[in-house]
Amino acid sequence: MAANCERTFIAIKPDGVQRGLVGEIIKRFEQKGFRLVAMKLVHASEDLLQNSHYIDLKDRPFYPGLVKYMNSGPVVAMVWEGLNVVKTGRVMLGETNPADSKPGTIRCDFLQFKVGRNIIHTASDSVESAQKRRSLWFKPAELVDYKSCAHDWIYE
Ligand code: IDP
Ligand code: MG
Repeated sequence: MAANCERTFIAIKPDGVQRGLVGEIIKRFEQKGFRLVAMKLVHASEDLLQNSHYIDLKDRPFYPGLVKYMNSGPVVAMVWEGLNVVKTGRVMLGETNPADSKPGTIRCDFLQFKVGRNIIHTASDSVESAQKRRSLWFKPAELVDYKSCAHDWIYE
């Protein structure tokens, strides 16, 4: 796959949706020049959250609270594409703990300090984990292929 076709999974968590930050967050990814490949508003099931999405965190003390938080309302699940989008998406989000996030990042600009309410998710450690996470939320047919008219202006 071409480097500028890298894809990542991003989700705006229930607090981000309830606080009306969906447009602001999408705007940042659009302005950066990433291409929106898929998006849906979904109330994630406990089964998806517990047994798939957050399975790696199941032994952590905050796991039950995390599942409850993510299941407390709708989330906006998205797939974004572009050069280094996995790593850059992580930088745009900021640190897990909003208090450690730098100005200009989503978790710094829209949050005070609570790690348990950090408005946005990314599967950020690798392209492979992003792909694995994406396939839990989207069927292949839901990923939309089109060429952005800005593509050649962004990538030369
Ligand atoms: P990340 O979302 O920045 O990748 P992870 O360590 O993968 O962070 O943790 C997943 C999610 O679990 C975090 O986004 C946050 O919602 C929650 N979480 C992580 N650490 C804590 C904690 O110490 N207390 C409460 N929730 C936490
Ligand atoms: Mg993580």
